Amino acid sequence: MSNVDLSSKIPNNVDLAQDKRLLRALEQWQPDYIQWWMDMGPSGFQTTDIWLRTAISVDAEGWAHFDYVKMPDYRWGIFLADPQSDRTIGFGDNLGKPVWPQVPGEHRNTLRRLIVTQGDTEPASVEQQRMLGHSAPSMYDMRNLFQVNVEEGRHLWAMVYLLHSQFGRDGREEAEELLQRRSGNPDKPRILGAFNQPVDNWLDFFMFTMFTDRDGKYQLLALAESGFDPLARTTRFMLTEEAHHMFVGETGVERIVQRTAELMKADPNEDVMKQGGIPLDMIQRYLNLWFALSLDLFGGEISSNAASFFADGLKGRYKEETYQDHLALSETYRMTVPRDGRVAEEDVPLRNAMNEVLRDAYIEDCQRGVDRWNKRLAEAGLSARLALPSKRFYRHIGIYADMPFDPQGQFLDKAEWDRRRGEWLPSDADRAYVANLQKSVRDPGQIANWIAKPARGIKGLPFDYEYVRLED
Ligand code: BYC
Repeated sequence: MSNVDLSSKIPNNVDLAQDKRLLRALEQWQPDYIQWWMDMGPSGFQTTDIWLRTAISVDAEGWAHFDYVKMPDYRWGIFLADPQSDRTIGFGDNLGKPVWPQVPGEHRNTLRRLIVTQGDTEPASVEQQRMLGHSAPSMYDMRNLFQVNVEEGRHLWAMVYLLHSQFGRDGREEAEELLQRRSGNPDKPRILGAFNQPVDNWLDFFMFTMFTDRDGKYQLLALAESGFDPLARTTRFMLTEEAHHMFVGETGVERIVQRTAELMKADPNEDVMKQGGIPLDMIQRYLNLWFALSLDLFGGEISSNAASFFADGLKGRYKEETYQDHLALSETYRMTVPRDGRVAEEDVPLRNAMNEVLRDAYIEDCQRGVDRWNKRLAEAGLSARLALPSKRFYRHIGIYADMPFDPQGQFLDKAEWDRRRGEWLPSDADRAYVANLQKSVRDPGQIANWIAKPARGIKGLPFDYEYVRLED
């Protein structure tokens, strides 16, 4: 097992102390990171003690430590999953060859691009969520928000370690630029679409952590298959932390749905807004938005980039080991493609369809979450249900980009789509209504009216535990 050094300025299990140049480079980046955190990380609460989880090793048992920490003092560390001896490349044209412990020259640019794209999403999400601490529906939720934020910060460290250790001067420059782009800034935006969208309220936040963080899960799983071993090992460990982020989203929406169901039953006309809750049709519109934005993050349905990532052994499939054929040269993948204002089935060479293969696995996972929300509605004796929209709806990347498909996947004419947009996506009125509900609830054990309490607290503690020690 790798040695864990927790006493160093940068906690790590990669023997940083042995590589003075690398250590110096990362120690130079560290103050810039802290500056970015203070400027663009959570607004306020930087001197507040928060009960947080910190990664301290990669042991399945006891990998994390829980205690009160002020966020700027969080110990952002570099942890790679332990190497597997004699690991070989599991797919593509390099199948069976030993994995690369160092970045191979011929794949340097591609790997740098993949790592920068992954890395860019981490600070972007922190920027998107920076105002939410001021309107947390409970102390429990506030703590979960900050937990997600500090861990996204650690995931940035994970990618910056790869850039500094493997990509020389270019890598160091890229690491600086990761701190300079800004979510939603037209002059220096973040790289991927969804990471420039505003996350204005807690409904956005829960949908984001449900759907967008789940893209993170699938992308990390695909990168965890990489023949570039340091990338595989770092993403494998990131997945350990990612699970909690999706838990926050899935249970967050579930608690909203549960509260909405209670309020529907409490009123003869099922009028939820009259009682200060979020009606189901509004929840559905936010779901539609974040699902569609997150589908775009998988890239084009038919992608020569994806084919070369696979061919070269850089990015695999979700659970590559479950496939029989790791070459993917002879098979095809069936998908619907738009043709003359309708859709038609087409068989696409499998390597070119790798983004779609990953997206379909993701959709199945999202459906499981929606089924769970619907179970709450059924248990409340209600017949209304939430649903994932068609994967053609409101897309901006790939073969369906900017085409007027409705949530059922029907092709409409553009004028009709524009007219009906407010039925499917959050309107200004929805945003104003949800904004108005965003009031901070700061007493331990209390909860905002529009969301139910969680079934339990964190790590065996009760819901009314003082997860955040607010000064005032
Ligand atoms: N927005 O062949 P194409 C996470 C670009 S989330 C803007 O269709 P490809 C997290 C693409 O870059 C996971 N641009 O797609 C979650 C390419 O540009 P270039 C993040 C887009 O290359 C929550 C061009 O369009 N990790 O961790 O196969 C909180 C044509 O590309 C978009 C990764 O994404 C878009 N949505 O795949 C915190 C993994 N989609 O290169 C964290 C690394 C595509 O021609 N990234 N483009 O200039 C990748 O594997 C791939 O870059 C993508 C795109 C899957 C994103």
